[in-house]
Amino acid sequence: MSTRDTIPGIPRRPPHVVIEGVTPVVDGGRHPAKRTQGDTLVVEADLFKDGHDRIDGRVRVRPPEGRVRTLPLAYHFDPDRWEARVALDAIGRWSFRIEAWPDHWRTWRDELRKRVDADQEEDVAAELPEAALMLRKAAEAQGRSAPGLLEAASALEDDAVPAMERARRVLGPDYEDLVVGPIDPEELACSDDYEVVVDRPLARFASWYELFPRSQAPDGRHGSFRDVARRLPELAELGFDVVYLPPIHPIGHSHRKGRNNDPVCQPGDPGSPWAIGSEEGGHTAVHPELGTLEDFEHLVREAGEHGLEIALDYALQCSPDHPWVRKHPDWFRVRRDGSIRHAENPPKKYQDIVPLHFWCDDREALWQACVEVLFFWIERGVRIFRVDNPHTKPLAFWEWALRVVQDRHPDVIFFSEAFTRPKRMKGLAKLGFTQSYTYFTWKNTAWELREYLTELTTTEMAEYFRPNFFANTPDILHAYLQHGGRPAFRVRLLLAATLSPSYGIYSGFELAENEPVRPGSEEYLDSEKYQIKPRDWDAAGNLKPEIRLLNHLRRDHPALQRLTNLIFLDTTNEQLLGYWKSAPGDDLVVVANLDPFGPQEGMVRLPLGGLDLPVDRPYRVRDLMSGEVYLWRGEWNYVRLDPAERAGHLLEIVREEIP
Ligand code: Z3D
Repeated sequence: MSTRDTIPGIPRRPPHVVIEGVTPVVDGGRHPAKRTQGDTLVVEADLFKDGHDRIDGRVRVRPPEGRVRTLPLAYHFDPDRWEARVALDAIGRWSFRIEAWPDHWRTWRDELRKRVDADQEEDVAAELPEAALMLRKAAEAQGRSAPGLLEAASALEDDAVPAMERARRVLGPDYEDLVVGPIDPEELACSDDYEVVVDRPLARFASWYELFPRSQAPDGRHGSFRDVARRLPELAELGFDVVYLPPIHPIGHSHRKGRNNDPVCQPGDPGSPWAIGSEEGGHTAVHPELGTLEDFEHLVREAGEHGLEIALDYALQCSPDHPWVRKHPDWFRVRRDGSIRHAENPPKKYQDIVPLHFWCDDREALWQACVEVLFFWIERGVRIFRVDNPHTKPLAFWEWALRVVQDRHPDVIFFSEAFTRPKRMKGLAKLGFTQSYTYFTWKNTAWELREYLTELTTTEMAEYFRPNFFANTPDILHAYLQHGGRPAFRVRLLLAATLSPSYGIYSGFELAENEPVRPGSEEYLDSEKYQIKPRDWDAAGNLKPEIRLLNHLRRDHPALQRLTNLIFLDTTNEQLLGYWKSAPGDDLVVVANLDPFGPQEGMVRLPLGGLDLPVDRPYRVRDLMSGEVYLWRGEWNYVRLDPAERAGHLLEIVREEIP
């Protein structure tokens, strides 16, 4: 090969800094990470290059509104891992980008310092004009006149002053930050832009309570919004933040379900609230027996006065009597015989509803109508939607609809009820759901809980999937509760309320209702889904004292308001689950007895270093639920938990010295 031939592929650009391993990034940037307002976003990246040059970098942050902010990147322990901390002071969609460049100025000064220290006067004299040139280039790159830079350049070249003296001056602190940013714009390396969705704090930390409005009348008649309003003081006092209502719309008649999911109903049966729509209206109407739209708006306001928020169900399906079925038959898949196949979520059959055909020819009008339903309720003060079976509707619909709503109303929270396979569940969270139901109800042993929580808190999932640990739902009465009775309810409550910053119970939980419709089923006997179910909320043995205490402890303890601050503790008994939740100035240790049938004892190991506890002296721990104080010593301590007394310890370290 002759030297005249150009060998292709030789890069033209000057050496670039490599930017790698940027966090937080979800799926290479395809989806946003999630944070809440008030959080500090820690942006990190690996920055390195060949040679000995120093590197500098910054992060450019675009808030949802207002000017782009520039923050310097710095490294701490690892010289190749850089970070910046961004105060997330607004809700909405943020983005950030990493920029890095070779820091020629500081590199040059470092070398100069070595030469000065070694007294290499000749070299020093030869180097000064190089620096002057660099400063002039930098001034040029900045576009405008940069008098500081130009003056400094002239001073460097001033032969009247001895070279060593000039060098010492340029090594002084005034010159350290003379050049900011890349000298040559060509040397600027940029990452992609990555998004972060910042939600309001309630998206992260809230205690939820689910109730059926129609069951709230004290005397067994059909309850109304007014009856719900009467329960608000109690729910507020119990420390709940969100009251979630199953659908409040008119219930259809065709194929209405009877008690205990009977495909045939009896006269007087109220039907399932998820069978939305009748001649009285569809998704923007209110079931007449609950009251009027004004009554509902009144309820929303009254809830607000009690510090509670109302969450509505968003179930995109129709009873065959829904007005859409008549007006828009083309929004459904009509069979050749004119009928529409009922909806299902295998193996569950929903004979009383028909699914929408999201890919019908008129899909633009259909999707539009679906989103208008959300705007309708948003206008009436609703900001939280629990979304029914989202995995049975197109992912593309959710990506579009959630974006459309949140672009206008970034304070809206969407809670995904996707009980489906893990990847689909995660996929919905990535596409925009603010929080998600989980497999928590089915994780009852210590290893299941450790494995699941480790996934939720330590993998990429923590960036985009916010669990909401419901301890029961109208669809899920787990065998653990059926067989374990009140002690099982207690421990599940303790776990839900302390493992996840968002948790909830469906009413009846406080009464430890646990009769299944038949053995082996997770459905309740005489389920409220198909009938009105009045209760005495103060019945003997109710769990309200524990619920109240836990909800208030959650409010008082920042350690219980975060998800990823969880560390499991070793125990010598697999029935004892131990974990440590930490926040600045707030360390809590939970030891729960997972055996609802009898006492369990064993040792639990505390990380003395992490908890800042003495190795050689005893210390005290206080149970925040019982008030009892225990004297402990060293790493391993003895615990005995009797379900007749309590589900577990929720311990705070007593920081005062023992007298
Ligand atoms: C669940 C809903 C209820 C009943 C069914 C009934 C259906 C329609 C389901 C469908 C989605 C979600 C709800 N998982 O309760 O099912 O259980 O028997 O056919 O009325 O409503 O919306 O939690």
